[in-house]
Amino acid sequence: MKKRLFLSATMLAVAALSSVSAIAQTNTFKIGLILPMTGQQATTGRQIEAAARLYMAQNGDNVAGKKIELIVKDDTSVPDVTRRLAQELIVNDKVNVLAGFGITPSAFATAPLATQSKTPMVVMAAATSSITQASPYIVRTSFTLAQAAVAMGDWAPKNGIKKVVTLVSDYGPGIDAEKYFKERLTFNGGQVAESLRVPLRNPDFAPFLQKVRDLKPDALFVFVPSGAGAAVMKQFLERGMDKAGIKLIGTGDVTDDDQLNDMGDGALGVVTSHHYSAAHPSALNKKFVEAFGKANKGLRPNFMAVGGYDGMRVIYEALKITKGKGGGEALLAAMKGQIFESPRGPMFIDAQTRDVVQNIYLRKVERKGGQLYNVEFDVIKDVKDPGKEK
Ligand code: VNL
Repeated sequence: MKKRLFLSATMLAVAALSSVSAIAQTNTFKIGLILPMTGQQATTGRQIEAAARLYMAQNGDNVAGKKIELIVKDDTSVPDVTRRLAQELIVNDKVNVLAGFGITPSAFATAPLATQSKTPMVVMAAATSSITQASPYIVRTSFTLAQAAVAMGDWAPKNGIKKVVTLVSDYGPGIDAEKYFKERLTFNGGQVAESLRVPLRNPDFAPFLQKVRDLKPDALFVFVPSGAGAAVMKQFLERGMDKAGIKLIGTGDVTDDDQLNDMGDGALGVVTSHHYSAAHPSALNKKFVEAFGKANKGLRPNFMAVGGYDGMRVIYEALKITKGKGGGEALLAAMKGQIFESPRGPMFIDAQTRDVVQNIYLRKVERKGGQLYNVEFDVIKDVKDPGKEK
């Protein structure tokens, strides 16, 4: 008798507890943010986390009756770790949305889990065109290398650059950058003399740069992921490539705002194409850059930060549109077609491809107020990912 009473009391307590957690669960909206916080891509994680926290500080953590909970996990940019963390976030934490993804292999490793669990997956960094085709639950707020590279393939030959050597990191985004730049340059009457690929992990640029010097092109076109640009710039200058008359061009990853200011005067005049510059002259961007710096000891936001900030916007708005009700499918539907002003300029999420459509700017490194910036001087409006047309 006594034992039964005890048992049922325990059961009641357990039932009460689980209903409490059920309530807590339904009143919380969990975002699992997986980023490289350590290792070679750590600056990408730091920038995106800071931007996500800034967005939350500015917009509150109460949306459509839900308390937003941000769970940040460090995948050290190892795809197997990304997949394991995503699995844990889905199964144990029951996250409503997955987000982040610093490099392409991490996004690909997670895509099947998003599909199986019907969890929207907001890609805030990784930029290979085909990522959005890996799962119908993927929405992207970063950019694609095809978007950026095509603009450079148009600009260069019109500005006296005919013979080019390309140098890219040997994985998805690098191969896209190489392909789309070459295609457009050739179409415009230019020529790629040689295509060089360097390993993603611990690259040594020296032997490649020596080769470029010997080939004497008008310009070297570079794609390396965020965080690696300063090393390329340093070795390019140390080898006197600029003095040998070889220009450095590329997508804006190489003159990354996270590192640009420490690259020195040798970076002056470098022209790149990209979707975001911290110097973008809009009122919204000025506010963003100032607030970001204030919250992060003067850190300048780079293109990764803006991908994270806008990704949070897309998630918040989807939650508002669905009024806090509905699961992954409803959230995903509410993410498609969102159109808004970002610190980068106008952007929207193409409802068909779930990819970002945005302006691509041509920019030149200049000194402004004592600091190095990518100063925009031309724009190609509303660029869809060219990688989807094939
Ligand atoms: C990727 C593309 C990563 C561009 C990057 O930095 C970048 C990627 C970490 O898709 O892996 O600048």
